[in-house]
Amino acid sequence: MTKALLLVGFLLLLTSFTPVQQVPPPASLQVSGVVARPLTWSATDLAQHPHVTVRATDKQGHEHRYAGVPLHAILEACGAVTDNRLHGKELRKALLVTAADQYEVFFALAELDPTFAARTIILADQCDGRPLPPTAGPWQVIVPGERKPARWIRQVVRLRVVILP
Ligand SMILES: Nc1nc2c(c(=O)[nH]1)N[C@H]1C(S)=C(S)[C@@H](COP(=O)(O)O)O[C@H]1N2
Ligand SMILES: [Mo]
Repeated sequence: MTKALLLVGFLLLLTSFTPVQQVPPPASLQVSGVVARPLTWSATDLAQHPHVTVRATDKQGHEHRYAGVPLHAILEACGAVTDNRLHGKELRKALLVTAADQYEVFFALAELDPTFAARTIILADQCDGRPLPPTAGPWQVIVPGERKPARWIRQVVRLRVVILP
């Protein structure tokens, strides 16, 4: 009896050490909020969307080439702005970006619109021709020319268009 109990205990101990296979859920990007067409994009959807390359300097002061989809193109795809003409009351709209760790950053839509902004802010999936490292990817917002990288939000999972009251 004690032997049997010992065996059961031993087996339980053994299973507690069995490594659990970490299978990450397939990455997807939710685009929602005040939009005409909410979207859920897979990594493939995003990879197939036309990419642009921007040069930007990271926290360590190194310049890299980041490739990705302009946030403006995603806003167009979901219909964030009526007739795609950002003006008047639409200037109260903003994009709230959420990461896997719940870190969030905010952009006024005017910062993302090429008729206003001189720089192109992208949702990058590549750095110097390679996929982003898992700590940053699959998607990271890259803001060229910004003095601090605090809005270079890593592991983006959600984009929400909001209207300020
Ligand atoms: N998901 C996520 N992205 C983030 C942050 C964070 O806490 N979570 N911190 C930001 C801040 S404050 C900075 S300064 C940079 C730091 O970038 P690095 O540590 O990758 O160089 O990432 C930004 N992106
Ligand atoms: Mo920071």
